[in-house]
Amino acid sequence: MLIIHKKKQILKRYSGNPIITNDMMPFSCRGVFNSSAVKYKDKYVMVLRAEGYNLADSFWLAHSNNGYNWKIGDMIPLPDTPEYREFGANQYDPRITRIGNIFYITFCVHGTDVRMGLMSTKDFKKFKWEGFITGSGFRNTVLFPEKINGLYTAFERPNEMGDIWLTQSPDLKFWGNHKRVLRHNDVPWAWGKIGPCGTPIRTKKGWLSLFHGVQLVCTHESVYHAGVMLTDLKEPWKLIRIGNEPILTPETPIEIAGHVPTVVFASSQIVEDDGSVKVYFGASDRYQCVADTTIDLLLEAALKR
Ligand code: BMA
Repeated sequence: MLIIHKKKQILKRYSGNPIITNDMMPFSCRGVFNSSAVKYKDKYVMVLRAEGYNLADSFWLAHSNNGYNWKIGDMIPLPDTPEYREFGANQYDPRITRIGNIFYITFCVHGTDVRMGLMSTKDFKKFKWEGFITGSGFRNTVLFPEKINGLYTAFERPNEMGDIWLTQSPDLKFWGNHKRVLRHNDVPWAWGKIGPCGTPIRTKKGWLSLFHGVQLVCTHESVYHAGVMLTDLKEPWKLIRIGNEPILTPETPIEIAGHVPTVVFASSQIVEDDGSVKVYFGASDRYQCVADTTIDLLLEAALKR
């Protein structure tokens, strides 16, 4: 059946985009993108993915009073254990989730293959390496902000297959209860890979999550869009619905042309007390951007469009 949606803007790009660029970094840097922001003590902190001209990625802090204007801080030391050094040649796509008073940062560690690492911090000064939380062949793991049925819970994406799964753990070390949440071929606007974006948001209607979906086009390009899905509050592996059009699609010049063209990669959201939401996203693997929306608009996109 042909579905035609009424015109409606779900996300509004910030007029000052990009909010962070490579020029602002104190090292030889070609891009800052796919970074993750949270509120900390009424201010905003971002863990940046910054890519050198040698294509090595490092994580840096950035600080802001309003979520739009940012100052670059220190580099975050990388884990320095024999196991990390043995596996990891690169690291990227950090995602922060606050559980109680601890901020957990999941990120991809790339060696001959890719797997997920976990760091934690209480103050964005000292960082603790918690270890690898997947074997090889996983990426995009993002933790829920609370335990569900007494267990830490995360969405993840097997690297090759491209579906979103849920997994649970009593201690952030041993993971099980794997359940498939969303198949990539059930996303009408993306027939390539899909993967979870920022921390799922608890709402009255269910867990609201952003995810990316890749549309493969005949010129061999991958077009990265962001969409929205809702899963059950008590059994979060049960899908309620996905929005059947993306909420963000590469459209502006910096999203269309950059280091990797036609990519918008949503990687975190900040929910404010008034229900407004800042969605942080990378543009074309080069720039860090932000867009504004609300919980109500995201729910409308998940349930009605
Ligand atoms: C994905 C990730 C993202 C990146 C995207 C487009 O696999 O590596 O960090 O934005 O590819 O290059």
